[in-house]
Amino acid sequence: MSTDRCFAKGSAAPGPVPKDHIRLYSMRFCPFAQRTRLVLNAKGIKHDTININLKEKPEWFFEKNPLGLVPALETPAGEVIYESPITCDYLDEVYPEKKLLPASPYGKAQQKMMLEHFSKVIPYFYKIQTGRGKGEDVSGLEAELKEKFVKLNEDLVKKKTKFFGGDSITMIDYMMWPFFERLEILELKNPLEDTPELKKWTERMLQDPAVKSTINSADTYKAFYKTVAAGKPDYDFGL
Ligand SMILES: N[C@@H](CCC(=O)N[C@@H](CS)C(=O)NCC(=O)O)C(=O)O
Repeated sequence: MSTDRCFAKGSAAPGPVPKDHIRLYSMRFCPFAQRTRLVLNAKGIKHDTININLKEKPEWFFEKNPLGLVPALETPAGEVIYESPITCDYLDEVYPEKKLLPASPYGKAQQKMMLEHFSKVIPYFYKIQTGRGKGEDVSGLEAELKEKFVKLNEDLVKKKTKFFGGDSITMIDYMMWPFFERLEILELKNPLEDTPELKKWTERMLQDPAVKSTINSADTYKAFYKTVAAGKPDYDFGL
């Protein structure tokens, strides 16, 4: 079974995961869950999706992930995997088609180090968005975020590769992409003007079939986040 409309508090738990599927617990606008969706789609993994109302979570969801966060995966055997990088690594290990992580231990370590660096960039996306929403001066945060972009641009220049892990898309690109997809909603002035290689990376990412299959427009994100800011998140927005 698969449904787009979210499951909220009081809803009955979904039935067991079908034998040849894996299940994703998600939220349609969550950038972390999008990481897992990108990997599921890139690898062509059969799955169903259960969207969760994150403000009014179903009681049974905490039995799946005690942290109460999406994404989470569930296998037909009832094994549950959560935290986006862990879900993505799991999928890459279990489903051998189109490997997204390098085979060598050093290659894998490099990807994890890049992810650690990128994890320090993510809070800026949230702080700028919420600060701006409250009418605060976010120019300092904007300047810091642009500095982070300069660093990412330098990484690409140094590597001389089209993507962060080489000349084809690998896991790290999918881990980073969801935040760039939402860049427009921060309303920065020409955020990538000083970082041409990073800009080219975003253009290349937009050509990727998995990215195309999970993309939302800036208008959709803006409309969704408006409902979040108003304290009434519409997880079913646009359905
Ligand atoms: N570290 C987690 C973060 C996931 C996360 O923050 N998900 C948000 C939605 S975008 C969530 O489930 N929020 C519910 C809550 O905070 O209660 C991961 O990488 O999976």
